[in-house]
Amino acid sequence: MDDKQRSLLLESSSRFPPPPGAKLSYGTAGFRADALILQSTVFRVGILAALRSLKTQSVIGLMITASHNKVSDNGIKIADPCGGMLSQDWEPFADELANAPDPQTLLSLIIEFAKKEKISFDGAFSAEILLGRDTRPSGESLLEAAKQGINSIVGAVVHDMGILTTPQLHWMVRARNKGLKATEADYFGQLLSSFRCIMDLIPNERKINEIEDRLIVDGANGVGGEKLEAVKKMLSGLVIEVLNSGKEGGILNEGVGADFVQKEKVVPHGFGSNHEGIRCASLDGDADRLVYFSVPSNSSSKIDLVDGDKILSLFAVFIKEQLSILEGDMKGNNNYKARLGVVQTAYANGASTDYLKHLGLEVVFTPTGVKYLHTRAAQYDIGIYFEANGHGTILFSEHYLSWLEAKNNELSSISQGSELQTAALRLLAVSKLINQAVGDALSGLLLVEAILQHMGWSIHRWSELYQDLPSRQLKVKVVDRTAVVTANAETVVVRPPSLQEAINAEIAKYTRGRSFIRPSGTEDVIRVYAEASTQEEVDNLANSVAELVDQFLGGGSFP
Ligand code: 16G
Ligand code: MG
Repeated sequence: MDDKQRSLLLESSSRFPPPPGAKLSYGTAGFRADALILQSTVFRVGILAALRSLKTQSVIGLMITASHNKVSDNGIKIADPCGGMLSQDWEPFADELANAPDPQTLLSLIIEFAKKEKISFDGAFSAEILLGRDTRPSGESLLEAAKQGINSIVGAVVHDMGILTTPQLHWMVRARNKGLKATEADYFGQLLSSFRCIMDLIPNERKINEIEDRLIVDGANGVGGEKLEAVKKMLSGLVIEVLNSGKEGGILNEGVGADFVQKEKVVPHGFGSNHEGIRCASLDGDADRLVYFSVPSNSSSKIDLVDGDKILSLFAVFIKEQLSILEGDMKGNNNYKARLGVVQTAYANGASTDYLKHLGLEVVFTPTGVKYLHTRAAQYDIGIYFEANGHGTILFSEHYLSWLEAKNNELSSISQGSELQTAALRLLAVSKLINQAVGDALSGLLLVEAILQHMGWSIHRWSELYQDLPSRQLKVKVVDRTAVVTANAETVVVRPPSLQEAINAEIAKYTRGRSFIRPSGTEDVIRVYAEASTQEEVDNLANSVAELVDQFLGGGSFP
């Protein structure tokens, strides 16, 4: 690193002193905190993104968002060249950078890390970063801090892509690194044309009018609502009404959004008895999560929730149907059986796992967090992953897509328009509609809608695929949440000793009882999950496990 680069880093970082006393961690999904203390972190992540770009010689993304957190929070995360999450082996360096106390320490850390990673500052490659932000008011000034961080690396180029959903930015990074067009218009164009393709391939006899042609979407008063309004204008074959689009003056994530709806199981603000029985969906604050629900006809405020597990199940049924057509009667020489896999976390409702296994699918589990699920799903020809909270997508391997393209070409010459070719075309359209970089509420919503029409299913028919086991989530504040260490995809506590035995003893008291605890990656709490055959039982199980957490880890309170 030459003197010019050194003094540029020292000079710019002196303008962004870290917040006194705050200890920041890259966490499950980037840095998140009160927006007021994030200037220096965002500036430093700007530097990190430029370094990552130099290292990978690729375009890198930087997204400013705090997803479903309250509006006064904000956050920042990096999208790697493939459009996925920052490689986990860079996370410790991200933490060190964010917490460096002064410019000189920061510079030393960068020099040392660049040496270790063999990052060259010789100017042969210029770092290139795509920047996006959600609708949070703090986004604009944090964007400026990010730009200054990026510009602290000589020659770095920044493209401000404006206000975007998180998945749009990830999609753009992936597209750019594949040499494809990557504007918002290209994103919308791809979604709309592949949606149309699946709709046009619906067999005539399936076009039964069991389903309501109207969908009502809760936009969480965030960026997703705004983008969906744009999609709506270009869409045919589906009537979408957006509530909580952010234009009516509602507050981001307050009593609205997928996180609220999924955790509380109540209607979001703006929904009520006039929406009874209608298909409704809810996006989270940065539109990377999607859940569906319907408002029951009795006066209860509880909803019939159709969560990420059921979206996964719907996708699995559809994909499996296409694979059975394609692989059931292989014509021609070029035959291949796809490896289809499903990835869930311990939060998946036990009834969903039973259902998927009953379909004959391979189901595997990873710890919570997209980076784990995504990596695992990428090991299949077609990997479907979803968290119960509504984050998920379907990944197609490059190898399988090339095979599918070739098969489609072959079939179009020997049996154009056949069931076989139609199945191949549907799978190709799904691979374009569903975001290959990360879970995406907008593209997921369009795929759900196309599949429901394909099946001729109402939301009620879909919801009846299986009956969720009653479940309960609690959180417990403890002195030090890092004292809890888990294994086996977070289903077993290995530290503190004996806690797992005590939890097992509680579980054993209930029919179909299941419970696990884990330290949250986004909040300073221990999370408790429980499942049992009745709501009363599950509430008791969750409470007893929460009490055990308190006993073992001390200083507890139940926020
Ligand atoms: C983040 C994760 C999500 C996970 C959640 C768990 C990403 C993009 N998002 O929102 O996958 O379910 O954290 O939160 O990875 P928790 O650790 O606080 O329970
Ligand atoms: Mg989100």
